[in-house]
Amino acid sequence: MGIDEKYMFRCLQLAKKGEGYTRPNPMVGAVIVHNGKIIGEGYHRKYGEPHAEVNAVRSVKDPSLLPQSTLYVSLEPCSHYGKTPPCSAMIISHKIPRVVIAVTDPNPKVAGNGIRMLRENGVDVTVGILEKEARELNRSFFVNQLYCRPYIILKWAQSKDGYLDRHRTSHESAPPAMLSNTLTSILVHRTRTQVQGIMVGTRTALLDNPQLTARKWYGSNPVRIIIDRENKIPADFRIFRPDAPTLVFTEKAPPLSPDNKFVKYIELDFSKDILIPLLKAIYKENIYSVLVEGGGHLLSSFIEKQLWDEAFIEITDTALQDGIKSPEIQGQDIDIQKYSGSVQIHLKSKITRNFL
Ligand code: AOF
Ligand code: ZN
Repeated sequence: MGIDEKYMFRCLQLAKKGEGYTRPNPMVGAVIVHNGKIIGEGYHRKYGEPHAEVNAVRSVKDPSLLPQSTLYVSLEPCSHYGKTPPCSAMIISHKIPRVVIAVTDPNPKVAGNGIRMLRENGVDVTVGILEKEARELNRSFFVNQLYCRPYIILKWAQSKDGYLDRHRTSHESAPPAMLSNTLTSILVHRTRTQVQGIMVGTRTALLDNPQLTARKWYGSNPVRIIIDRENKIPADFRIFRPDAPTLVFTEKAPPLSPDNKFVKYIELDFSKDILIPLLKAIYKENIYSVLVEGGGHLLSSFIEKQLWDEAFIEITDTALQDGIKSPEIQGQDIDIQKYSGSVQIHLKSKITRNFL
């Protein structure tokens, strides 16, 4: 590992400290080096708060060293006024002579403008140090900015003989087959806190009467997203409880009582394929990541259209012999873990699909 890589690695470590707090902004870390010694560090701590570079500069005890220092940052310094002023201008005003960047910012408001601004003002800029790693860290942010769609994570549990569930006609006739164990269901709840939306199809909502909250982990509940073309889901079902907001996609929105603050209906044209209009509408609601938890039909339609970015598949040691077949999926392995009898496969899509 070269010197630049060593300091950039530190930037990525710092960036990760913001995990869970910066969304929909990226996680970014910055380090300031003078004569081979780190004199300042910072990261983007929270959405709306100062950027990594600002925190790094503020942490330097002797600012007179800045005109002889190098600033390392894991994302191109911004050039626009968002919730905070442009970092590139701040770097120029402190007369920092060299900036090392991992990756350019995909945000169209920045996209190379930060680098150009620095260079035009005489700053020596190096780009592309640990670029792959920096992209990977913010893969959800890159998908959002480049494709204007939510980052899509698929999740299901299947029996070892390849079934999602038994054949059932209603929740009353039989509860869903319990495939996940205590530990893996806690992990699912943790994943729920890491996304902004959680989605299921009509059949799953009707048959399982799920809550779709992250009650087994610490963090906020995602927005529940339900597809209910004919408004079949009864008003007393758990997804309508006020413990999280619920977004229902329907053909014709029913009248809502004026004091209802938690449920929102959005109409879609179901005579055509709804997947892309659905994702566009979700993105318009400022939901930048979605966990799709079933059922088989909905999961398969995301897989068929290659509209997914990651998948968590739990293969349990239960056998069901018959039932609803689990979806077929192919991707790149990220990793495989074993949790008390279950095998968890974490896949990444080989294709990142755009649908603009
Ligand atoms: C940086 N350093 O640490 C981060 C950057 O609304 P704002 O002002 O917070 O701007 C958000 C945008 O700024 C975000 O979409 C991305 O393009 C960039 N994030 N830039 O120079 C940082 N977090
Ligand atoms: Zn910035």
